[in-house]
Amino acid sequence: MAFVLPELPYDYEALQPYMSKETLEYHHDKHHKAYVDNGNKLAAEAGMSDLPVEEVVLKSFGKNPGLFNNAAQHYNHILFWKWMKKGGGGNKLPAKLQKAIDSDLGGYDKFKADFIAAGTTQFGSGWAWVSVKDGKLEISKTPNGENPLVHGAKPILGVDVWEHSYYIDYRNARPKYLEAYVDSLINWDSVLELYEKA
Ligand code: MN3
Repeated sequence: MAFVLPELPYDYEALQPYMSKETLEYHHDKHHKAYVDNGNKLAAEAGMSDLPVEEVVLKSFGKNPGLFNNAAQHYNHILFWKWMKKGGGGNKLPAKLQKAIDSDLGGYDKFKADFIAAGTTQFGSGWAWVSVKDGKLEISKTPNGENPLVHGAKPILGVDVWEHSYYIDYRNARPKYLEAYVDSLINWDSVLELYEKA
């Protein structure tokens, strides 16, 4: 299956003032598009054009870094756009998700602090995650395009901490961007949907 750049599930202005139109134009139209285009080229060279993106990610990890980085970034960004919405964020979570966060991550406040700390302490480019592993939620961070799939976990929430994700709006203030993401952007319904499938 060739990789296809998905449309954003909202207008380019929808996430302002927390994420600008300019950031989304660069991030989606240029960065994500480049992962799709390079990923398709490298997947074809590796004879993996017919595989779903998850399989390309798992098969290329540790073996074909060029293909892995582009395929994993494609996978990560497909989810990332859905993890945000206008009027999102905050501590009003679907009950089922609240329960899991209470029992596995020590409650909402601790989840928020630990998730932001994971994103802040990821040195250089990468991602912070909440994923399900062995039936439990866990918070982690990964460098570059790496994601929980390659560690046997299913991501249900993530945040892109590459500079291209926040530099236009927050300059070097990564913690401020992460706080805005949690307080004002997360689409908890899409997190719940992934949790129920994990
Ligand atoms: Mn990105």
